[in-house]
Amino acid sequence: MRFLTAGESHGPELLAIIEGLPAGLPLTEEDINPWLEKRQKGYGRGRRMVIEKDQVEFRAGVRAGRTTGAPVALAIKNADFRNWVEIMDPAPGNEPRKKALTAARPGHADLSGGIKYGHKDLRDVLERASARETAMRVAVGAVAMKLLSLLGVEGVGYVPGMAGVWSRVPFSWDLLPRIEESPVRMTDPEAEAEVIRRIDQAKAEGDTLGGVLEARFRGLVPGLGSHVHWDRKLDGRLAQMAMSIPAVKGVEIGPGFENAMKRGSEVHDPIYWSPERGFYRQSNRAGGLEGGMTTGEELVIRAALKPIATLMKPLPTVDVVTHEPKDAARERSDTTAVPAASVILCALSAIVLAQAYLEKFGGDTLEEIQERVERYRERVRAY
Ligand code: EPS
Repeated sequence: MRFLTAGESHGPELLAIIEGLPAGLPLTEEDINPWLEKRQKGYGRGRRMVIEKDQVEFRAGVRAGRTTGAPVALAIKNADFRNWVEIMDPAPGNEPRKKALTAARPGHADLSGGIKYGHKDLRDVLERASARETAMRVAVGAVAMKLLSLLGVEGVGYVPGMAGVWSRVPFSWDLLPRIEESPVRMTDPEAEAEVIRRIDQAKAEGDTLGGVLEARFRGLVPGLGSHVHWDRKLDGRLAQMAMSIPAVKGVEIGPGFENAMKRGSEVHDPIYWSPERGFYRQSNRAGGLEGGMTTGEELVIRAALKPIATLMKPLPTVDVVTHEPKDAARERSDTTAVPAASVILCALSAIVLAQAYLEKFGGDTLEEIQERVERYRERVRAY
């Protein structure tokens, strides 16, 4: 399964083509729209999220509520486009355009993208570098989640810590309703209250905030991915996907960084066997991956999201046209997007996991894949 996306933040719409999905996967807008809604939420977002109400439209590959095996084409309209028609017009002329951006924002793609592609209106960079693009990737992730759910896999994204505040309530699957209700997708109400206070404060001071995201999956079969070649290792593939989320600057599997400071005897998960359970562990400090393959335990991936680069109280920069010192451009933006990014991490990790399932069990129909997964589960139990 592979996919491509296209679309600018303030263009008419976001687009994707997904190729390699099996036929017979039940799929409706209702499988995707709740994910888009979750991605739009989160305390600390800006006014853009009031304008948008993201909804997917099927353009190809789905008929009568099922995939046909043909490429699936998706679209999400940008409601804000009506305010940007002239600025985004693909026809030549009318330059310099309104809202041309020349004061590159430190921490954004503006300057490197401008130098690389030769743009002096940095809007040609930011329109595609914008995290708006993740709306469509979450839609693709929702399709992957649908496939995974029919193979017995469940996933969630939440926020273990942000704005300098760590949750003191450890994750548990029973807390899913609490996470969905929380405006910052945290398990701990006290931490949540403090985070909200800090978001209000940062906003008032024209500043932004980052945090840590975590995605978890349960119900995975062991042996997804492979140890035999670098580009088949599942941890490497998950890390690449996580790093592709705008503003992600660090990734770990399980407590990867914490483990690095401990002794091996404190880190590795002893192996047990019983006739009822087969092989199992009593701990999961490996985060569900060993040797680039799933162990069958819960998969835990974490990512660090830096604070958003658009500051209302801007940092110093230089104008790319005049070369004069200037304050960095102030675009309407979010104070923080950490809660949304945890949804994105889950959806994008689901894409990698769905790809791994299709590689191992791939068939032309969902039914074939389900049969193969079931047979493999039997073989694993008997191993
Ligand atoms: C973004 C800036 C803001 C965010 C946007 C990402 O958009 P605007 O410039 O239109 O106010 O709201 O995020 C989304 C639109 C989204 O759907 O997540 C940026 O510069 O990356």
